[in-house]
Amino acid sequence: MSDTPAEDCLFCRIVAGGIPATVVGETEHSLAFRDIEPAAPTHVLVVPRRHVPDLAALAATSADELADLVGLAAAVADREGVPGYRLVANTGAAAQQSVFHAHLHVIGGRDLTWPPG
Ligand code: DGP
Repeated sequence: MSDTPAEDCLFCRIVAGGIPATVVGETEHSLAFRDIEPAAPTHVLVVPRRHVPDLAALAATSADELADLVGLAAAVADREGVPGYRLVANTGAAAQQSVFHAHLHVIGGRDLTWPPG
């Protein structure tokens, strides 16, 4: 899977505060902020503070950080008050991953169809 040096990584720069974002939650290990191109009324990105290229790499290196990430995503969805939500982890360019720093999309607030496109 492709990777980006941490110093060139967009989400590392958001975590470090160098690029502004609308932060909606945080923990010791993870940060949640609104997606700049929302695909639904609730569209939040939840990222590990540590740079890893995708969710599988996070799982392979730290079960604790993976659990923290999912827990923060669930807490954000709860606070948003959506009746249901989808967690999406695009993995690889062929699956439309465009930022190679692990992240979950928390998507909700509208009818979600299945299967996704
Ligand atoms: P993905 O395609 O799964 O790698 O998702 C990357 C998401 O990141 C995409 O939905 C748009 C979002 N995004 C890109 N640039 C920025 C930015 O500068 N700020 C924020 N908040 N989101 C961004």
